Amino acid sequence: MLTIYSDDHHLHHGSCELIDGKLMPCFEMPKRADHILQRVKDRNIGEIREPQDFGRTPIERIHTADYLNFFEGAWARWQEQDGNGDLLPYTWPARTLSQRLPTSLHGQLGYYSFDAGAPITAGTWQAAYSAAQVALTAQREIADGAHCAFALCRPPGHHAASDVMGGYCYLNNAAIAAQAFIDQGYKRVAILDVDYHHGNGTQSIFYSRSDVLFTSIHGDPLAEFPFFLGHADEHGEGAGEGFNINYPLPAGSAWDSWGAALDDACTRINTFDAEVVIVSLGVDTYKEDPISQFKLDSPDYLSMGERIAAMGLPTLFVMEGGYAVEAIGVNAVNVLEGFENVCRPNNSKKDA
Ligand code: SP5
Ligand code: ZN
Repeated sequence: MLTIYSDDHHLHHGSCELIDGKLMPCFEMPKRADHILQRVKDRNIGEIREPQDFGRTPIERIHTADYLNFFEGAWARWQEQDGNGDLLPYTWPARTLSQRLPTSLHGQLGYYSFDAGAPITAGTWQAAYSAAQVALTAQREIADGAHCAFALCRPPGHHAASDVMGGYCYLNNAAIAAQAFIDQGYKRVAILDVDYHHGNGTQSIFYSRSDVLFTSIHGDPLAEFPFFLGHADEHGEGAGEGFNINYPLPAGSAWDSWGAALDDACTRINTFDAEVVIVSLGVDTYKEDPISQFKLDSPDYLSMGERIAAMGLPTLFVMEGGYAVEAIGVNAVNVLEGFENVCRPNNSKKDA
């Protein structure tokens, strides 16, 4: 399987996030992608290639120009002020407040975010821009006929909505890739989000559309981040009614119940008659993950890849979360190897 990767992810390394009431060192760190890349090399699963640059146009199909302009310029504005260290939001337009865009940097940062988990650093824009290009390059590979590809994106994307960052996410790499398929003539694209956290950004982007089916298996938002989206009764709205499927699971869920949800999601994707599936690949479902509560073990990720491959569809894997850094490479690449065990069982991975 081809991997698309850019070293630009190193440009994003936040120092702190606000999590569970405390300011903590960022769980989302460069070492995550470094470990995955090393495992891709160690297992020799295929070529590793740099992204092409498709420019800003495909990103603007998902994110508003105002949001992108704000994000791209935020660090420079911060430096012109008293900017000292990472830029983190602290005030949000909650229910009782107006949704008017303020003029101040911190007001605008609150307007364009939903938590204090996504710090903006000097290189965050460039890292996020390159991650989107990684996803777009892998997308193009599949549109050109490849059966599968791995977009080793960092920072992740699935919590980012059209004009909102948060949850370590700035640009929604999976959504940008899904829209690229649609813009290239695909009629039915499925997204399978297996990250431990609900993909609230992706859901919101496609909620009223029938051309992109969103399915997600995640910690029940009544108890787990992002708290305010991801319930089982969110089915989509308008033309999108029936094209959003959530599988919230309780803390402690292991492969038996998680795999049953996956089976159901895969059946729904096949019924939808998807032409391609995009897997939002988070491996924070791992039993040792420091911020998550599921109990998947490393071999379960092989099973996950096998089950996904059994759908028989062209598949784009887009990296999302996973914070047990020492195991992240094994777990992420296990999904890819499980997939290839099914879709090309007679090919030695050494030939890839
Ligand atoms: C892409 C992605 O995986 N983003 C995740 C963002 C999660 N941010 C908040 C997590 C709250 C964790 N609470 C942990 C309780 C266990 N001590
Ligand atoms: Zn996650």
